[in-house]
Amino acid sequence: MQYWNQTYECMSREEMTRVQTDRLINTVKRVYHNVPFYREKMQKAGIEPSDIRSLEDLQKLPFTYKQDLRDTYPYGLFAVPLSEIVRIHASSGTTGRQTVVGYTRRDLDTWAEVMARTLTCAGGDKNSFIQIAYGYGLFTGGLGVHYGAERIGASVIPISGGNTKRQLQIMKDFGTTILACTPSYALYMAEEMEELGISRSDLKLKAGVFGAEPWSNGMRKQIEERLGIMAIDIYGLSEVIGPGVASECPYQCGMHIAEDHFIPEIINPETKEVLPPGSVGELVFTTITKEGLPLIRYRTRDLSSLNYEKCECGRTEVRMSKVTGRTDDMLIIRGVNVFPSQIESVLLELGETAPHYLLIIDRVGNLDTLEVWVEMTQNMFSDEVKCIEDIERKIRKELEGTLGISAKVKLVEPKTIERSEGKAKRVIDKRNI
Ligand code: DLL
Repeated sequence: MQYWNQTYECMSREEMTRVQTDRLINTVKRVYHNVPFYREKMQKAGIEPSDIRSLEDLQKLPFTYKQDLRDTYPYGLFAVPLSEIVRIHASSGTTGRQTVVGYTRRDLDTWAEVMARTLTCAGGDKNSFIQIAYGYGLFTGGLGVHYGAERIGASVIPISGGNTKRQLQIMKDFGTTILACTPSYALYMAEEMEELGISRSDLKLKAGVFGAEPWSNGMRKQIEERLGIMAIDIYGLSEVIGPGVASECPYQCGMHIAEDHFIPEIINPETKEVLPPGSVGELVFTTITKEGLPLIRYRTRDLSSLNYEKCECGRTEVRMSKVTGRTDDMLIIRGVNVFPSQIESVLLELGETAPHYLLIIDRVGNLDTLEVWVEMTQNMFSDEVKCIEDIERKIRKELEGTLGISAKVKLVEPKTIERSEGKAKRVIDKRNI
């Protein structure tokens, strides 16, 4: 097994606890002295930095929310003078102001380090050709993967997102071995490849590092089969550092968190109580090495669970399960909680259709309606109407069983659902509430 930094990735729990405790204590002191926002919050909660002596004490600290970053826009939570900041990124989000994040030189070094671990998990090394089709710019995907890829000595192909035909030409001509992009874009590339008559054997592609949006294991299977690769799930968020927070290893059984930099907790989003390993809840991160923008108990809104058992790959770092959705992505349809990921799983497990779908939610009278548009495959498209109706019925039944509410299923012609080159948008909520 290849590791980038075996010392930390395979550290015993006792040692890791020691490392985390020291770094946590330092971080709390630093934010208390350097960031008025944290000082005031801690004072209000009656906590002094000296009250934080162990990892258990973390629970005494107040949470930080995305709204706090917005309220202090743009630089209010930075913990160093602006002259120390060497890079700024921002995430747009769907509502409200941008969230601005800043990195010191050491933060960029940490970021390259954790991304080097991620890429090593995917089998990357100095012989790899890594095509980075995440967007470059304020989004952390492009540059985040870029610095990690350079750190491991790979040959970096910084193509950014878009221009799919060119992506494929380059993948073939330059001998790309690792592709980095969103899973929805990887699927789109696979589709274009088939269209252009490029076969898997024309490519040297071995692995992909896909993330930045939720995706099911069904979608993973599709990508792996169609591109002939191992597809690794990678997780991160701009506020915490960007990509590199956690990554699957070749065993694909949860994402190892770079725990020497980020302490995870899982909480019940309503009661805010910390949940034991294995329970699904909201992921919360505390950064313990970041200088520019340290975050204490940052509420990610992402739903996951933690597993502290040792992984077969030899890494001891805690694993987070695939993100099944966000607390704020959750749709409430006729009072029932529905996650788009549940619908994706049903569609892909049935495997009767193409893996492209769109959810349309509306309100007719006082009743919410859910319409699921799914693309037919080219073969189905030439089938008789009766066959198509049979499949619609089958999907509807399966969805009702899983979600507990009825849905209208509409099979649409191939290639009618918009493809994405970045994060996919799969929900249109027309309700005015
Ligand atoms: O998406 C960072 C990133 C870039 C991660 C490239 C992986 C690869 P943001 O734009 O700030 O940062 O969005 C963060 O995206 O809170 C999750 O909701 C979602 N997300 C990121 N990775 C995954 C994943 C980047 N592997 C938000 N599975 C996070 C599910 C993910 N959701």
